[in-house]
Amino acid sequence: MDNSKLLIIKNSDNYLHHPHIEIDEMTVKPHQEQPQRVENIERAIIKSNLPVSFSEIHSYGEDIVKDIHTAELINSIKQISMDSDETEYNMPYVFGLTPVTERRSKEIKRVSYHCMDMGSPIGKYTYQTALLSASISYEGARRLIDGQKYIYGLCRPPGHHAENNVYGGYCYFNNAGVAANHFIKSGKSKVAILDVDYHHGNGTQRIFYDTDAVLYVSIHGDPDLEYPYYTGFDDETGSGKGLGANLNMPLPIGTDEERYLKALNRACEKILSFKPDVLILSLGLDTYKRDPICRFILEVETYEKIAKKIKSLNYPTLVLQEGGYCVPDLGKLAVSFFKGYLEDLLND
Ligand code: SP5
Ligand code: ZN
Repeated sequence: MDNSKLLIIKNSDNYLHHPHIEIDEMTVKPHQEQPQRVENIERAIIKSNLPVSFSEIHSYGEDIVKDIHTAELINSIKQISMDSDETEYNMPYVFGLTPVTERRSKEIKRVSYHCMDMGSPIGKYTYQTALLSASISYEGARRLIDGQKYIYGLCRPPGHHAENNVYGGYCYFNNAGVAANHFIKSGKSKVAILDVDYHHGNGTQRIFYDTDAVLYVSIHGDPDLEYPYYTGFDDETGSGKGLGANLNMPLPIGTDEERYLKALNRACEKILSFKPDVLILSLGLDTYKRDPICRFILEVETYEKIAKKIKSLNYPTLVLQEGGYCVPDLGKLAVSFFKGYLEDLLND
């Protein structure tokens, strides 16, 4: 183990999942969640002088997602993948919101039993790639338990929109959920998840909504106007034992660095008062001013400040990649973040 470096856990085969289109606002658009995203991040980090080492993941298999996802969701993603030809992608266009029968149509590619939107196609390699992405997160959790200090799971596809029984928002399995679940099973009694992706992590919220073992804190675009629309409001505070262990901080369109950092301070206070054993950071880079689908206006330098603030909490932290769609600039955003995050290594 080498704690003088950032350990980047990755999957070079993630490009096998590469949906080409999505449907948004009645329009067929090029799919935003492209393999070039993580390629650019990796390339920029290598080019920077940050101290890093890479670890290529192998798949841990289905068991790692079984505690947080239903068998129906897992099997449905697997089945659609298996039934797809090499270049075929599928997404439903029928959303049966009034389930009248247990009987399920054979047309699982057309009707949604588990899918929340028309932005998350499934192809031949989607199941395998999503499981590898979850494996990155699982491996990150294991390494953190082993004492590795700085870990970045370069997950692709992202995870935070995937709920127990639902996929969508470019997410199939909930990577942060897999890590949190593993921490709890390994004897950590309290896990905090800070989600700084532009979009509310409806999946992560849902999975841990009823438990006080996992605190979920999210800063995101106002769901009155932004995806995923149906969750992310500030009155969603958890239920049952989990009441109080969920904090949503929706911010208005146009939020700039000053406003963002104020919200981050409040988010951090909540995390400190929870006293977690470990922290998971769902790192979306789509709060950036040039992001093509989001509407905050953070600067490249803001990510360094965000990282320093999170670092100052001084918890063992697992950083996981979520969204971020300004493909040409993603590398410099990640480098800015890790310049802040690895500050103490750089000053030595
Ligand atoms: C992980 C993640 O960041 N998922 C985001 C999924 C968002 N999908 C819907 C995006 C709709 C954006 N519409 C933008 C219209 C711009 N004119
Ligand atoms: Zn996002």
